[in-house]
Amino acid sequence: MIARNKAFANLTAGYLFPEITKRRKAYAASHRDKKIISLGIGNTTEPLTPHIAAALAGCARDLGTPEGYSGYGDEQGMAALREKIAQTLYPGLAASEEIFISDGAKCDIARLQLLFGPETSVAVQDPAYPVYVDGSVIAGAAGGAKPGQTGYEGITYMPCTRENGFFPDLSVVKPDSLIYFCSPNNPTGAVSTKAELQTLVDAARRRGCIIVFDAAYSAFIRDKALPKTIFEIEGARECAVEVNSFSKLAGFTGVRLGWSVVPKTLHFADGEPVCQDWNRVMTTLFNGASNIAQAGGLAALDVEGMRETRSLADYYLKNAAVVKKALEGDNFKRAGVTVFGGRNSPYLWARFPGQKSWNVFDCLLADCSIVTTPGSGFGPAGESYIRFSAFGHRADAEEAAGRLANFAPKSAPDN
Ligand code: PGU
Repeated sequence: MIARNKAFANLTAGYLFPEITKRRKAYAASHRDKKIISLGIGNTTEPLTPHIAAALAGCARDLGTPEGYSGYGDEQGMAALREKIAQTLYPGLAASEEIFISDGAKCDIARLQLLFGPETSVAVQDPAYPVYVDGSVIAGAAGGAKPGQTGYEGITYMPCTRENGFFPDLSVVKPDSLIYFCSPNNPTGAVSTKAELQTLVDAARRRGCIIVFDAAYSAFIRDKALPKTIFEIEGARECAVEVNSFSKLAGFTGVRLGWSVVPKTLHFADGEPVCQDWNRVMTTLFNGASNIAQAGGLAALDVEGMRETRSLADYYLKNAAVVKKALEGDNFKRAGVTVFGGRNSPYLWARFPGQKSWNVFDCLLADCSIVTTPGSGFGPAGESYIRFSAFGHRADAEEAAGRLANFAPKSAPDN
């Protein structure tokens, strides 16, 4: 029989979100009378906005006519959409040929691993979106679990803690590494400043590293001083790739549309341009994003679309404020709970001192019928934290806030 890819045996647990769904289903089966509220997975819930929905429907209708039909398009994406993204989101920072349209940021993160191969060292923020680590393990760029410790062999974890303001000490990064970095951050909700990202870019350049910058939540940045793209930082075009998505920007989690920016000025050690190999990956292993989704993406970036998407992000930011207020209540204060994030970001990151994340997760489910995400699922430094997502309906965020006001978190000695 054909052998199993050894890399899969290195994965220590299933993917985080299906595990949460499993626990939610088990709870639902034995508590049929309870209404469960999800503050768990970052999945959008509000309907598509009218202008964008009309563009999607219009494209689908046109495809049903001889004049409007089109088959495979350019693997890199529609020229008009690449141009629109460059002009609207990267004015003076990236050219349209450097924008590659895809079916989402998660898929691009997986494909990007192909550029570097299994020999590459990987550095991640700890905690981090699990795809960076699990994807590296599957690609063979990381080994098995570290004996007696949490985390994987071959991955450099850069702890992001309340002590360092959730910005890591970069001195631990090995030379010639691939660095995954996410801002606004999932799960901590921290947004890096220009000065912090300058430190990141400078460190990457000094050490011959490439940054995969995940800007999937950039639409939530309201503070004008905070950078929305790594390419606002001097020197980033020489050391970074950016992945981004319409998922959170326009509610396209189900529609599926994203993009990557790969600057022509980014090179491998042998001088070959990264952009050329990325083009090869996309033309060989991807057949272009859905033409319907791309029509929606174009509409999302025109004046009316931008107005709609801004109010969509504002809606979720308001949910974050509602839940944050509840988590700052006296009942949480008494247990020493501290809350981070929720400003310029759709995630709240709450620390329950002395508690295990999965225990707090189970208590919140049992006592409040609220599903959250346990911080330890994002990496060793996420232990004792819980992530609360703001991607629900307002009425649910308010009801969850009411239930949280009556929750009695356990208090335990800090560690
Ligand atoms: N990048 C980050 C940092 C994310 O948090 C997510 C979604 C994505 C990329 C995915 O973007 P797409 O363009 O939709 O592919 N994170 C959610 C959903 C969980 C998941 O498995 O993607 C979350 O709850 O963390």
